[in-house]
Amino acid sequence: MTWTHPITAKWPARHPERLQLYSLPTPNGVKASIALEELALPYEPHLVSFDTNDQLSPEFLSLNPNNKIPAILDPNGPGGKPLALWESGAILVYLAEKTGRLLSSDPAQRYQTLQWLMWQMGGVGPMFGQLGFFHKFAGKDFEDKRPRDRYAAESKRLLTVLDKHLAGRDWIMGSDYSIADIAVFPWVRNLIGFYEAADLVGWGVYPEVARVLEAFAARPAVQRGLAIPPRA
Ligand SMILES: N[C@@H](CCC(=O)N[C@@H](CS)C(=O)NCC(=O)O)C(=O)O
Repeated sequence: MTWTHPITAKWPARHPERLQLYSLPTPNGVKASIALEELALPYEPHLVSFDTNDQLSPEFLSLNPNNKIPAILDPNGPGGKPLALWESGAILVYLAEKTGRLLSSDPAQRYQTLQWLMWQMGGVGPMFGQLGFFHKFAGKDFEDKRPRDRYAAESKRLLTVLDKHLAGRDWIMGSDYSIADIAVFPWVRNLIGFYEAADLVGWGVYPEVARVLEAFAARPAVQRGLAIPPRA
């Protein structure tokens, strides 16, 4: 092994030459695994279990002080040196630039891909996530439904923006599948699947989003990435 990192005390690298992924198949976690599968990069996945609060362990915090998955450690980062990285949006940009795929090299296309990626990171993720809390998890028992309704309204607005944009396009960036799709569609899938919020957001009125979600879910790399790392 040519590198060391405190995280390996809890998650030893069996293939230290490969990119190390620390994750769980949640809507943020699968962005990294789907991208890695799509790019066919050799990598070693490690399960960060929330059941045992692994994300709060000193070993995990040594790599990501923000205690959230996904995180990666690339032994062969820029300049051939190891690179530790967290925040799924940054990880997607890094993987795309490392391979020269999933992010256009045309400057205008590139900025617009990043625009949709930021839209997911700053809008879709936080809003859908809060809606999940108030609709499906602990917040569902709160008597005051105003927080839930606020996040439902914002989620509907975001879905409407996406639906209009996708009309006449195969993917968010048109004919090119990109990291913007990998960021957005796991969250849409989760909203109407695991969060069971289809009725709440009026799922039937977003036919373009439904069409592209179906195409996304049919991709073999997506199907593989959704189950990585396997939950023990
Ligand atoms: N902005 C972060 C959010 C990551 C995030 O919220 N991850 C969740 C799972 S989807 C997590 O690790 N939660 C663990 C915790 O909060 O303790 C990213 O996109 O990477």
